[in-house]
Amino acid sequence: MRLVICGAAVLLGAVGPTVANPVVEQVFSELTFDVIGWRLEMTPWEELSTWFLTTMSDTAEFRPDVPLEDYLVVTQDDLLRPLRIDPQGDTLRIWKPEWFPNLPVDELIFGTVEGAFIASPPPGYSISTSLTFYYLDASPTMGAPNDSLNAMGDIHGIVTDSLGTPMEGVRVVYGNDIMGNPIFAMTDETGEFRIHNYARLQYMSVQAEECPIELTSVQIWPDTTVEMSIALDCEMGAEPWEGPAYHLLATKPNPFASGTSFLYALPTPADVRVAVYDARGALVKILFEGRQSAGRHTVTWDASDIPSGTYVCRLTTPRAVLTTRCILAR
Ligand SMILES: [Ca+2]
Repeated sequence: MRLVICGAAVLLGAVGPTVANPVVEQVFSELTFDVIGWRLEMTPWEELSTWFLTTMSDTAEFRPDVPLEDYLVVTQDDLLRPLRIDPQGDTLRIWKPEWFPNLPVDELIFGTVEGAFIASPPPGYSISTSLTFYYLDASPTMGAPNDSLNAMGDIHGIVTDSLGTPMEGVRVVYGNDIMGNPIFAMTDETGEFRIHNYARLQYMSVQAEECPIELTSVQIWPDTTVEMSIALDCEMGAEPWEGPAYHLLATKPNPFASGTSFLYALPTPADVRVAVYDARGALVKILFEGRQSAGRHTVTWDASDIPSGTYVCRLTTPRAVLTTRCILAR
């Protein structure tokens, strides 16, 4: 499975705000959904009779007879009242009121909710917890310790300057080791980099000499390569194009409010078509159709009369079809 996304910048203060919420202890261990409902693995250190769970819609106390186990799997049957957890996204909290009345013991924000730590898990997947971050696991371990099996994925990215020229030697910092030293990937001579990591919400700090640092993030998916492009807000210089023999396509800005530009490069002169489609695949507009020279090109899209949503730009040449997704939000 391959996903193609665009490199939308998410401005955050650090490379890895993972479990940045002010929780007291880590109790949630794993969350999954199936046709029956939700199942929540927890690691409580005492019996739960005085504790309760909240979501964005419900509050429910535990039954007094829930056993105390190391990897306790809680379901609706263990609660005194219905607790809906929205599989698309929710804020799940657990409270021990006699301990900290105004502070949850643990918190998990996922899916479509603003500030989510992780994407919502598709059917058959779980959200799993490590000591310091959440990740998606395609082979859940409900009732047993979490593992990394089917929980790792890849990012294949390309870093360009604002004109779409690939940049070599760019540091893509995606974490820190236990000594605090940055862990990073470097772009090669084609501007490309690869990261293999847990299927987490991956924050990256993209650092090139004489360019502003770009902070961005992307959700990694298990056993999947996510493709992304990152355009830095600087120009490498106006040397004539001697580019590599491949195409690329980037969107800037993205997301955008009224109009955006698609940047691409052609290795050879070619008959080119650049068109925008909506999320269902219907043609919205042909932006360019005709012969173009080798090198960098830009087409702009005036979307001021188009409704908000996700759109796909497709670049078609005799040798390649490239797509990039972009978000119109106003
Ligand atoms: Ca588990």
